[in-house]
Amino acid sequence: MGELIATYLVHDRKSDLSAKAEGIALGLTVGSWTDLPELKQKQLEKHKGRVVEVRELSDDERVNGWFGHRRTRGLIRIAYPAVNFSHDLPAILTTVFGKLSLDGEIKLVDLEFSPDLLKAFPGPGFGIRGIREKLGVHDRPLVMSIFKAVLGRDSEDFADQLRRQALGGVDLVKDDEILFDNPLTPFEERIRIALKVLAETEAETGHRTWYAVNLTGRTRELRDRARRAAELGAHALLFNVFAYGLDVLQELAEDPEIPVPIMAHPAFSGAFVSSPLYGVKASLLLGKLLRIAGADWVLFPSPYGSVALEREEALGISRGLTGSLDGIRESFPVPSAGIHPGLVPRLIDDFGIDSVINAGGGVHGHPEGAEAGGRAFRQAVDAVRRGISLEEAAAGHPELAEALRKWGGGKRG
Ligand code: 1AE
Repeated sequence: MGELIATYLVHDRKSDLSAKAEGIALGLTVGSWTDLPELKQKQLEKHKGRVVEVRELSDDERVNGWFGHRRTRGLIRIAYPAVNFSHDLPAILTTVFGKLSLDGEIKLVDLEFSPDLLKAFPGPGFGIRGIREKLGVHDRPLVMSIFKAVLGRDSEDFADQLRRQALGGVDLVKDDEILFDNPLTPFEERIRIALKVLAETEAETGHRTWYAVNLTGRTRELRDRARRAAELGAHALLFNVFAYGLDVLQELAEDPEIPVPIMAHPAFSGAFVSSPLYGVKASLLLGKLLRIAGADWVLFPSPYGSVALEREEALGISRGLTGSLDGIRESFPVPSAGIHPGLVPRLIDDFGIDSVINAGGGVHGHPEGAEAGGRAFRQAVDAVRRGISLEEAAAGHPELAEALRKWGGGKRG
Protein backbone atom coordinates (compact mmCIF):
# COMPACT_ATOMS: atom_id res chain seq x y z
CA MET A 1 0.00 0.00 0.00
CA GLY A 2 1.37 3.42 -0.93
CA GLU A 3 1.72 6.61 0.96
CA LEU A 4 1.11 10.27 0.50
CA ILE A 5 3.84 12.77 1.34
CA ALA A 6 2.70 16.21 2.39
CA THR A 7 5.05 19.19 2.50
CA TYR A 8 4.26 22.09 4.83
CA LEU A 9 5.79 25.53 5.24
CA VAL A 10 5.84 26.45 8.91
CA HIS A 11 6.73 29.54 10.90
CA ASP A 12 7.37 28.00 14.28
CA ARG A 13 7.16 30.07 17.44
CA LYS A 14 9.03 27.46 19.52
CA SER A 15 12.01 27.21 17.16
CA ASP A 16 11.78 23.43 17.22
CA LEU A 17 10.86 22.22 13.77
CA SER A 18 11.58 18.56 14.59
CA ALA A 19 9.15 18.56 17.50
CA LYS A 20 6.57 20.30 15.30
CA ALA A 21 7.05 17.67 12.57
CA GLU A 22 6.75 14.77 15.02
CA GLY A 23 3.64 16.35 16.51
CA ILE A 24 1.99 16.55 13.09
CA ALA A 25 3.05 13.05 11.99
CA LEU A 26 1.58 11.46 15.10
CA GLY A 27 -1.24 13.89 15.80
CA LEU A 28 -2.78 13.42 12.35
CA THR A 29 -2.43 9.64 12.42
CA VAL A 30 -2.25 7.48 15.55
CA GLY A 31 -2.15 10.16 18.25
CA SER A 32 0.31 9.71 21.13
CA TRP A 33 2.89 7.01 20.58
CA THR A 34 5.53 6.56 23.29
CA ASP A 35 2.84 6.23 25.94
CA LEU A 36 1.37 3.19 24.17
CA PRO A 37 2.17 -0.37 25.30
CA GLU A 38 4.47 -2.28 22.91
CA LEU A 39 1.69 -4.52 21.58
CA LYS A 40 -0.49 -1.55 20.69
CA GLN A 41 2.51 0.13 19.02
CA LYS A 42 2.95 -2.97 16.81
CA GLN A 43 -0.73 -3.01 15.87
CA LEU A 44 -0.72 0.67 14.95
CA GLU A 45 2.65 0.77 13.20
CA LYS A 46 1.15 0.64 9.71
CA HIS A 47 -1.02 3.68 10.45
CA LYS A 48 1.74 5.84 11.90
CA GLY A 49 2.78 9.00 10.09
CA ARG A 50 6.49 9.35 9.35
CA VAL A 51 8.65 12.45 9.33
CA VAL A 52 10.48 12.38 5.99
CA GLU A 53 12.38 15.67 6.18
CA VAL A 54 12.78 18.76 8.28
CA ARG A 55 14.57 21.66 6.61
CA GLU A 56 15.15 25.06 8.17
CA LEU A 57 14.90 28.02 5.78
CA SER A 58 16.20 31.54 6.07
CA ASP A 59 13.97 33.93 7.99
CA ASP A 60 11.21 35.84 6.27
CA GLU A 61 11.60 39.33 7.73
CA ARG A 62 8.13 40.32 6.57
CA VAL A 63 6.64 37.49 8.63
CA ASN A 64 8.83 38.28 11.66
CA GLY A 65 7.62 41.87 11.34
CA TRP A 66 3.96 40.80 11.38
CA PHE A 67 4.44 38.73 14.52
CA GLY A 68 6.75 41.22 16.20
CA HIS A 69 9.25 38.48 17.01
CA ARG A 70 11.40 35.88 15.25
CA ARG A 71 9.71 32.78 13.82
CA THR A 72 11.70 29.75 12.70
CA ARG A 73 10.79 29.16 9.08
CA GLY A 74 11.09 25.70 7.61
CA LEU A 75 9.75 22.96 5.39
CA ILE A 76 8.44 19.75 6.91
CA ARG A 77 7.64 16.62 4.92
CA ILE A 78 5.38 13.96 6.42
CA ALA A 79 4.44 10.61 4.89
CA TYR A 80 0.88 9.42 5.55
CA PRO A 81 0.10 5.72 5.01
CA ALA A 82 -2.55 5.40 2.29
CA VAL A 83 -4.28 2.76 4.44
CA ASN A 84 -5.44 5.60 6.73
CA PHE A 85 -7.87 7.18 4.29
CA SER A 86 -10.24 6.31 1.48
CA HIS A 87 -8.74 7.29 -1.85
CA ASP A 88 -10.66 10.46 -2.51
CA LEU A 89 -9.75 14.13 -2.17
CA PRO A 90 -12.13 14.93 0.72
CA ALA A 91 -10.52 12.18 2.83
CA ILE A 92 -7.00 13.10 1.73
CA LEU A 93 -7.38 16.82 2.41
CA THR A 94 -9.02 16.18 5.77
CA THR A 95 -6.16 13.87 6.72
CA VAL A 96 -3.25 16.06 5.71
CA PHE A 97 -4.74 19.49 6.29
CA GLY A 98 -7.99 19.14 8.19
CA LYS A 99 -7.86 20.66 11.65
CA LEU A 100 -4.23 21.52 11.00
CA SER A 101 -5.28 24.17 8.47
CA LEU A 102 -6.99 26.08 11.29
CA ASP A 103 -3.63 26.66 12.95
CA GLY A 104 -3.25 29.77 10.77
CA GLU A 105 0.55 29.58 10.71
CA ILE A 106 1.12 26.59 8.47
CA LYS A 107 0.76 26.28 4.70
CA LEU A 108 0.31 23.10 2.69
CA VAL A 109 2.75 23.44 -0.21
CA ASP A 110 2.82 20.06 -1.92
CA LEU A 111 1.37 16.55 -2.01
CA GLU A 112 3.33 13.66 -3.54
CA PHE A 113 1.05 10.77 -4.48
CA SER A 114 2.39 7.24 -4.74
CA PRO A 115 1.57 5.64 -8.14
CA ASP A 116 -1.00 3.35 -6.44
CA LEU A 117 -2.83 6.27 -4.94
CA LEU A 118 -2.73 8.31 -8.12
CA LYS A 119 -4.68 5.56 -9.88
CA ALA A 120 -7.77 6.69 -7.95
CA PHE A 121 -7.86 9.94 -9.93
CA PRO A 122 -9.06 10.43 -13.49
CA GLY A 123 -7.04 13.44 -14.53
CA PRO A 124 -8.25 15.40 -17.55
CA GLY A 125 -10.51 13.44 -19.89
CA PHE A 126 -8.93 15.07 -22.94
CA GLY A 127 -5.86 16.98 -21.82
CA ILE A 128 -3.67 19.16 -24.01
CA ARG A 129 -3.25 16.58 -26.76
CA GLY A 130 -6.91 15.61 -26.93
CA ILE A 131 -8.06 19.21 -27.17
CA ARG A 132 -5.46 20.11 -29.80
CA GLU A 133 -6.61 17.09 -31.79
CA LYS A 134 -10.27 18.18 -31.66
CA LEU A 135 -9.55 21.82 -32.47
CA GLY A 136 -6.96 20.96 -35.11
CA VAL A 137 -4.40 23.39 -33.65
CA HIS A 138 -0.98 21.90 -32.98
CA ASP A 139 1.79 24.44 -33.29
CA ARG A 140 0.85 27.50 -31.26
CA PRO A 141 -0.82 28.48 -28.00
CA LEU A 142 -4.60 28.50 -28.19
CA VAL A 143 -6.27 31.90 -28.03
CA MET A 144 -9.37 32.37 -25.90
CA SER A 145 -11.74 35.27 -25.49
CA ILE A 146 -14.19 35.90 -22.62
CA PHE A 147 -17.75 37.18 -22.86
CA LYS A 148 -17.96 40.54 -21.09
CA ALA A 149 -20.87 42.70 -19.92
CA VAL A 150 -23.40 39.91 -20.30
CA LEU A 151 -25.65 40.47 -17.28
CA GLY A 152 -29.04 41.82 -18.28
CA ARG A 153 -28.40 41.11 -22.00
CA ASP A 154 -30.56 38.77 -24.07
CA SER A 155 -29.87 35.87 -26.44
CA GLU A 156 -29.60 38.13 -29.45
CA ASP A 157 -26.85 40.08 -27.77
CA PHE A 158 -25.18 36.82 -26.73
CA ALA A 159 -25.23 35.54 -30.34
CA ASP A 160 -23.88 38.82 -31.64
CA GLN A 161 -21.02 38.97 -29.09
CA LEU A 162 -20.11 35.37 -29.82
CA ARG A 163 -20.09 35.91 -33.58
CA ARG A 164 -17.81 38.93 -33.32
CA GLN A 165 -15.38 37.12 -31.05
CA ALA A 166 -15.28 34.02 -33.27
CA LEU A 167 -14.76 36.05 -36.46
CA GLY A 168 -11.60 37.42 -34.86
CA GLY A 169 -10.09 33.94 -35.10
CA VAL A 170 -10.00 32.91 -31.45
CA ASP A 171 -10.08 29.17 -30.71
CA LEU A 172 -12.25 29.34 -27.62
CA VAL A 173 -14.82 31.69 -26.16
CA LYS A 174 -15.78 31.19 -22.56
CA ASP A 175 -18.72 32.45 -20.57
CA ASP A 176 -18.04 35.05 -17.94
CA GLU A 177 -17.86 33.16 -14.63
CA ILE A 178 -20.51 35.45 -13.16
CA LEU A 179 -23.09 34.44 -15.77
CA PHE A 180 -25.42 31.94 -14.12
CA ASP A 181 -28.56 30.29 -15.43
CA ASN A 182 -30.99 33.14 -16.05
CA PRO A 183 -34.21 33.86 -17.97
CA LEU A 184 -32.57 36.08 -20.60
CA THR A 185 -29.84 33.62 -21.61
CA PRO A 186 -30.77 30.19 -20.19
CA PHE A 187 -28.08 27.50 -20.05
CA GLU A 188 -29.46 25.23 -22.79
CA GLU A 189 -30.34 28.11 -25.06
CA ARG A 190 -26.79 29.44 -24.83
CA ILE A 191 -25.48 26.06 -25.97
CA ARG A 192 -27.93 25.83 -28.88
CA ILE A 193 -27.23 29.37 -30.04
CA ALA A 194 -23.46 28.90 -29.71
CA LEU A 195 -23.47 25.70 -31.76
CA LYS A 196 -25.42 27.44 -34.53
CA VAL A 197 -23.36 30.64 -34.53
CA LEU A 198 -20.03 28.80 -34.41
CA ALA A 199 -21.05 26.41 -37.19
CA GLU A 200 -21.82 29.49 -39.29
CA THR A 201 -18.55 31.24 -38.51
CA GLU A 202 -16.61 28.05 -39.23
CA ALA A 203 -18.37 27.71 -42.59
CA GLU A 204 -17.55 31.34 -43.33
CA THR A 205 -13.89 31.43 -42.26
CA GLY A 206 -12.79 27.80 -42.05
CA HIS A 207 -11.68 28.43 -38.46
CA ARG A 208 -13.11 26.33 -35.64
CA THR A 209 -14.08 28.05 -32.38
CA TRP A 210 -15.42 26.34 -29.29
CA TYR A 211 -17.71 27.78 -26.66
CA ALA A 212 -17.32 26.92 -22.94
CA VAL A 213 -20.68 27.23 -21.18
CA ASN A 214 -20.75 28.04 -17.46
CA LEU A 215 -22.06 25.01 -15.57
CA THR A 216 -23.83 26.46 -12.53
CA GLY A 217 -26.62 25.80 -10.02
CA ARG A 218 -27.00 23.62 -6.94
CA THR A 219 -24.57 20.70 -6.67
CA ARG A 220 -27.43 18.18 -6.98
CA GLU A 221 -28.40 19.65 -10.37
CA LEU A 222 -24.95 19.71 -11.92
CA ARG A 223 -24.70 16.14 -13.17
CA ASP A 224 -28.03 16.25 -15.06
CA ARG A 225 -27.30 19.69 -16.41
CA ALA A 226 -23.87 18.61 -17.64
CA ARG A 227 -25.30 15.44 -19.19
CA ARG A 228 -27.90 17.55 -20.99
CA ALA A 229 -25.12 19.85 -22.23
CA ALA A 230 -23.29 16.79 -23.57
CA GLU A 231 -26.46 15.55 -25.34
CA LEU A 232 -26.88 18.95 -26.97
CA GLY A 233 -23.29 18.74 -28.23
CA ALA A 234 -21.64 21.32 -25.94
CA HIS A 235 -17.96 21.83 -26.74
CA ALA A 236 -16.72 22.54 -23.21
CA LEU A 237 -17.91 23.31 -19.69
CA LEU A 238 -16.67 26.19 -17.56
CA PHE A 239 -16.78 25.34 -13.86
CA ASN A 240 -16.29 27.51 -10.75
CA VAL A 241 -14.69 24.58 -8.98
CA PHE A 242 -13.70 26.30 -5.73
CA ALA A 243 -17.25 27.38 -5.00
CA TYR A 244 -18.20 23.66 -5.13
CA GLY A 245 -15.14 21.58 -4.21
CA LEU A 246 -12.55 19.47 -6.00
CA ASP A 247 -14.51 16.26 -5.58
CA VAL A 248 -17.45 17.75 -7.48
CA LEU A 249 -15.10 18.43 -10.38
CA GLN A 250 -13.86 14.85 -10.17
CA GLU A 251 -17.44 13.52 -10.27
CA LEU A 252 -18.11 15.47 -13.45
CA ALA A 253 -14.80 14.52 -15.07
CA GLU A 254 -15.32 10.82 -14.34
CA ASP A 255 -18.90 10.62 -15.59
CA PRO A 256 -18.97 8.64 -18.87
CA GLU A 257 -22.17 10.46 -19.81
CA ILE A 258 -20.35 13.80 -19.71
CA PRO A 259 -17.68 13.37 -22.40
CA VAL A 260 -17.03 17.11 -22.48
CA PRO A 261 -13.75 18.84 -21.54
CA ILE A 262 -13.85 20.97 -18.41
CA MET A 263 -12.34 24.40 -17.84
CA ALA A 264 -11.68 25.22 -14.18
CA HIS A 265 -12.10 28.85 -13.13
CA PRO A 266 -10.11 30.10 -10.10
CA ALA A 267 -12.94 32.19 -8.61
CA PHE A 268 -12.82 31.96 -4.77
CA SER A 269 -9.40 30.27 -4.76
CA GLY A 270 -7.73 33.48 -3.56
CA ALA A 271 -9.30 32.78 -0.18
CA PHE A 272 -7.10 29.66 0.06
CA VAL A 273 -3.87 30.56 -1.71
CA SER A 274 -3.10 34.22 -1.09
CA SER A 275 -1.42 34.21 2.32
CA PRO A 276 2.29 33.40 2.59
CA LEU A 277 1.56 32.02 6.09
CA TYR A 278 -1.44 29.74 5.79
CA GLY A 279 -3.75 28.05 3.29
CA VAL A 280 -2.60 26.02 0.30
CA LYS A 281 0.14 26.85 -2.18
CA ALA A 282 -1.26 27.95 -5.54
CA SER A 283 0.90 25.46 -7.46
CA LEU A 284 -0.71 22.62 -5.51
CA LEU A 285 -4.33 23.79 -5.46
CA LEU A 286 -4.55 25.31 -8.94
CA GLY A 287 -1.92 23.00 -10.42
CA LYS A 288 -1.59 19.41 -9.34
CA LEU A 289 -4.93 19.04 -7.53
CA LEU A 290 -7.07 20.52 -10.30
CA ARG A 291 -5.22 18.35 -12.79
CA ILE A 292 -5.73 15.08 -10.95
CA ALA A 293 -9.37 15.98 -10.26
CA GLY A 294 -9.92 16.28 -14.02
CA ALA A 295 -9.60 19.87 -15.28
CA ASP A 296 -8.62 20.06 -18.95
CA TRP A 297 -7.87 23.79 -18.70
CA VAL A 298 -6.99 25.78 -15.59
CA LEU A 299 -7.32 29.57 -15.44
CA PHE A 300 -5.10 31.42 -12.99
CA PRO A 301 -3.78 34.97 -12.65
CA SER A 302 -0.75 35.62 -14.83
CA PRO A 303 2.31 37.30 -13.27
CA TYR A 304 1.84 40.57 -15.20
CA GLY A 305 -1.88 41.20 -15.68
CA SER A 306 -4.45 43.03 -13.56
CA VAL A 307 -4.75 40.36 -10.78
CA ALA A 308 -1.10 39.42 -10.65
CA LEU A 309 0.30 36.32 -9.02
CA GLU A 310 4.03 36.17 -8.27
CA ARG A 311 5.89 34.83 -11.29
CA GLU A 312 7.26 31.79 -9.43
CA GLU A 313 3.77 30.89 -8.21
CA ALA A 314 2.30 31.17 -11.70
CA LEU A 315 5.11 29.09 -13.18
CA GLY A 316 4.63 26.56 -10.38
CA ILE A 317 0.95 26.18 -11.32
CA SER A 318 1.96 25.66 -14.93
CA ARG A 319 4.51 22.99 -13.93
CA GLY A 320 1.87 21.26 -11.81
CA LEU A 321 -0.43 21.13 -14.84
CA THR A 322 2.11 19.94 -17.37
CA GLY A 323 4.94 18.17 -15.49
CA SER A 324 5.17 14.39 -15.59
CA LEU A 325 2.57 12.73 -13.37
CA ASP A 326 2.36 8.96 -13.77
CA GLY A 327 0.16 8.62 -16.82
CA ILE A 328 -2.20 11.48 -15.96
CA ARG A 329 -2.88 13.70 -18.99
CA GLU A 330 -1.63 17.29 -19.04
CA SER A 331 -3.98 20.23 -18.47
CA PHE A 332 -3.71 23.49 -20.41
CA PRO A 333 -2.36 26.38 -18.30
CA VAL A 334 -4.43 29.53 -18.91
CA PRO A 335 -2.60 32.52 -17.37
CA SER A 336 -5.25 35.24 -17.34
CA ALA A 337 -6.52 38.63 -16.15
CA GLY A 338 -5.54 41.90 -17.78
CA ILE A 339 -4.00 40.19 -20.80
CA HIS A 340 -3.52 42.25 -24.00
CA PRO A 341 -1.67 41.49 -27.26
CA GLY A 342 1.51 43.27 -26.11
CA LEU A 343 1.96 40.59 -23.43
CA VAL A 344 1.93 37.68 -25.89
CA PRO A 345 5.77 37.35 -26.27
CA ARG A 346 6.19 37.25 -22.49
CA LEU A 347 3.34 34.76 -22.07
CA ILE A 348 4.87 32.42 -24.63
CA ASP A 349 8.38 32.81 -23.14
CA ASP A 350 7.05 31.95 -19.68
CA PHE A 351 4.35 29.36 -20.40
CA GLY A 352 5.39 27.91 -23.74
CA ILE A 353 3.15 27.07 -26.65
CA ASP A 354 1.20 24.49 -24.66
CA SER A 355 -0.83 27.20 -22.99
CA VAL A 356 -3.85 29.37 -23.69
CA ILE A 357 -3.69 33.12 -24.17
CA ASN A 358 -6.91 34.38 -22.65
CA ALA A 359 -8.43 37.85 -22.60
CA GLY A 360 -11.70 39.61 -21.97
CA GLY A 361 -10.97 43.33 -21.83
CA GLY A 362 -7.97 42.83 -24.14
CA VAL A 363 -10.33 41.59 -26.88
CA HIS A 364 -13.49 43.66 -26.32
CA GLY A 365 -11.55 46.84 -25.46
CA HIS A 366 -9.82 46.96 -28.85
CA PRO A 367 -10.55 50.37 -30.44
CA GLU A 368 -12.03 48.62 -33.50
CA GLY A 369 -14.11 46.11 -31.52
CA ALA A 370 -13.91 42.46 -30.49
CA GLU A 371 -13.32 41.02 -33.97
CA ALA A 372 -10.26 43.22 -34.41
CA GLY A 373 -9.27 42.38 -30.82
CA GLY A 374 -9.18 38.65 -31.58
CA ARG A 375 -7.23 39.30 -34.79
CA ALA A 376 -4.65 41.37 -32.91
CA PHE A 377 -4.01 38.43 -30.56
CA ARG A 378 -3.67 35.95 -33.43
CA GLN A 379 -1.30 38.35 -35.21
CA ALA A 380 0.81 38.67 -32.05
CA VAL A 381 0.99 34.88 -31.70
CA ASP A 382 2.00 34.50 -35.36
CA ALA A 383 4.71 37.15 -34.93
CA VAL A 384 6.25 35.20 -32.04
CA ARG A 385 6.07 32.00 -34.07
CA ARG A 386 7.82 33.70 -36.97
CA GLY A 387 10.47 35.11 -34.64
CA ILE A 388 9.73 38.76 -35.41
CA SER A 389 8.93 41.54 -32.97
CA LEU A 390 5.37 42.73 -32.49
CA GLU A 391 6.39 46.17 -33.76
CA GLU A 392 7.62 44.62 -37.00
CA ALA A 393 4.46 42.53 -37.34
CA ALA A 394 2.30 45.58 -36.61
CA ALA A 395 3.59 47.30 -39.74
CA GLY A 396 1.47 44.91 -41.83
CA HIS A 397 -1.37 44.38 -39.34
CA PRO A 398 -3.45 47.43 -38.40
CA GLU A 399 -5.32 45.50 -35.66
CA LEU A 400 -2.09 44.66 -33.85
CA ALA A 401 -0.78 48.19 -34.39
CA GLU A 402 -3.92 49.63 -32.75
CA ALA A 403 -3.64 47.23 -29.82
CA LEU A 404 0.00 48.14 -29.20
CA ARG A 405 -0.87 51.82 -29.40
CA LYS A 406 -3.58 51.33 -26.79
CA TRP A 407 -1.90 48.94 -24.37
CA GLY A 408 1.80 49.06 -25.27
CA GLY A 409 3.99 46.07 -24.56
CA GLY A 410 5.58 43.65 -26.94
CA LYS A 411 8.83 43.53 -24.99
CA ARG A 412 10.12 40.24 -23.63
CA GLY A 413 11.41 39.53 -20.14
C1 1AE B 1 -8.09 34.79 -13.56
C2 1AE B 1 -9.44 34.77 -14.24
C3 1AE B 1 -9.57 35.77 -15.36
C4 1AE B 1 -10.99 35.95 -15.83
O1 1AE B 1 -11.84 35.14 -15.62
C5 1AE B 1 -11.35 37.15 -16.54
O2 1AE B 1 -12.65 37.35 -16.72
C6 1AE B 1 -10.45 38.04 -17.03
O3 1AE B 1 -10.87 39.13 -17.71
P1 1AE B 1 -9.88 40.20 -18.30
O4 1AE B 1 -9.08 39.55 -19.39
O5 1AE B 1 -8.99 40.67 -17.18
O6 1AE B 1 -10.76 41.30 -18.84
